[in-house]
Amino acid sequence: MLHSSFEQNQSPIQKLRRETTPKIPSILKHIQSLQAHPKDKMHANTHQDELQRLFPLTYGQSLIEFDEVSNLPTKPLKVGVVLSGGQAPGGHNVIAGLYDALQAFHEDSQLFGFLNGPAGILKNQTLLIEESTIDPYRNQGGFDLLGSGRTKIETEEQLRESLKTMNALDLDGLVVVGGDDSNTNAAVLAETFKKAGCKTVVIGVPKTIDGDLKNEHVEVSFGFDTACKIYSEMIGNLEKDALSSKKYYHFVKLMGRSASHIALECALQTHPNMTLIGEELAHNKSTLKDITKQIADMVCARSAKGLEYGVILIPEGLIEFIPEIGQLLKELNMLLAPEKPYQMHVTTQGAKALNAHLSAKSLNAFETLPELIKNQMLLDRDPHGNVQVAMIATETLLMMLVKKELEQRAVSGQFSGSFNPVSHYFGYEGRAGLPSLFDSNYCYSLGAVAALLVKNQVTGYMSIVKKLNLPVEDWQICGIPLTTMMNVEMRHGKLKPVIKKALVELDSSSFKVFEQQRSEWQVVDHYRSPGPMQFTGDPAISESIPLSLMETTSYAIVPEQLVKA
Ligand code: FBP
Repeated sequence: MLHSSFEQNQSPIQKLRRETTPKIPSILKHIQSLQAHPKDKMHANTHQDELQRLFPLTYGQSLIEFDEVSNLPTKPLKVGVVLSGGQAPGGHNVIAGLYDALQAFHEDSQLFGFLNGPAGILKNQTLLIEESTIDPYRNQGGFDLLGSGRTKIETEEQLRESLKTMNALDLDGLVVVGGDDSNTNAAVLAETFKKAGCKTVVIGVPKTIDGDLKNEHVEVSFGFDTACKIYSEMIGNLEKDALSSKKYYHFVKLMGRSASHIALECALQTHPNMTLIGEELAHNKSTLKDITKQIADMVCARSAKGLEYGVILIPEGLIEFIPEIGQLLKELNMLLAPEKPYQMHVTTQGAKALNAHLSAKSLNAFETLPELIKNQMLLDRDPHGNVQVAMIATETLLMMLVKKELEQRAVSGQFSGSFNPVSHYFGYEGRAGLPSLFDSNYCYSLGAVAALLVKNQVTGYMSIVKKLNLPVEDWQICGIPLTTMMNVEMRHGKLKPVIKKALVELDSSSFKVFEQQRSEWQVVDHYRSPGPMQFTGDPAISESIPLSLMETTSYAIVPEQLVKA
């Protein structure tokens, strides 16, 4: 049996979580009687005409809310679900919420999981999900029930293959669990299926630990809360270690792609000595030299007080925000786009050929980088055209530059302390952990709302659960057209409609709270250890939502925790 060893090897905590029923918003308690109620037509904030032209059948649709209606007719539904992109804790609960809702609608409904991400759609490889299949995975981390993948369904042929699979399985709906790029793909699939007269509707679910799939409709993507809680526990432990041994500077790179949401949330949770926020550095046009100086200044200031240790958080995408490096990466992205000659496995030798195509400024920036970083920058782009920032050792680069700077200061008598840096990368270990109570509940509801949208046969929508800082019972649900969240951006060197990535806003109250505290944290240790994630006990601790989410909704009361941070 495929899943028996997973069941047999479950730890007591996994078993306990598996047996726990997620909390749901009150409205979902009557899921069988909910009927879609279309409200106002919705439009994107920019590029309306282009989006209307690109999505003639699915642009400008209405907001969908739900009303309770008695004696709704029911029929069995056939639905497919795909997990797309990087893992995010809670994915299995999206499937559980979807499965349970479909069963509640009609016991003969069927749920097919596509294997290994969108590639499973192209190859029509599925797993029929039944009670016994999903049960061991309830409230569990990872995406291992189905697997995930980054294949992008984009070409005419891939769209045709997908259509063939939908028709072969006779699906009423396809639920795409993914980030901004995968949900952009979902919008394209919805338009394609509708144009072809295929009955399959497409619904997206907002997933990514990065927290960058966020807008006026999506308060937070699932997985962000758990990943930040896991990283914050580890950062808190490092702080304690630093405070105990008093001899190491921990340079911690945090996963999260371009946006610094994870770094900001972890900073609010743990109060490290320094946290670099990529968006702020870009705003200030800080160069690599400026950042090196900033860190070296802190090391000197702490050393003058006898503190030869510290913890520094570095967002994974920092490198893209440094003006000279950002420009270099932009130029490299264009040159390394799939249709360009340098795409395959470029090495620094191959880069000699690239040199002729870089601007003088970018070439200069490239030449000043250590070989290690140069090679990492030339790695293949991901299928969505993104540079693989997870593969660039920014933490090592900064450590090397700060060390050099301090050596120079030592020669001129400006620094006489010691500097022992240790590098860390907290990434994959946060993506597949047991989902927090928040993510477990949130994901289960997202799955149920996706099922409702399929049942109501609307297409090109995202499943939305909102008012997340209220008790779960008071959470609200709706469907928002995916095209509403889009704009038109340069990708792979071409203009494409995409869902906009949300970056850290420097006027947000979470950033402001951090800004007020951070200079104090540099020279006086205010370390905070959130400890391991809790699943029972004081709900104020165990069910808390991300600190940076507390201010994102207009009705939020800034909680004591955030004020204290
Ligand atoms: P998604 O955008 O697909 O959710 O992925 C998130 C992420 O974990 C990023 O934080 C990270 O940069 C990237 O995936 C790593 O990709 P890979 O899993 O291909 O190494």
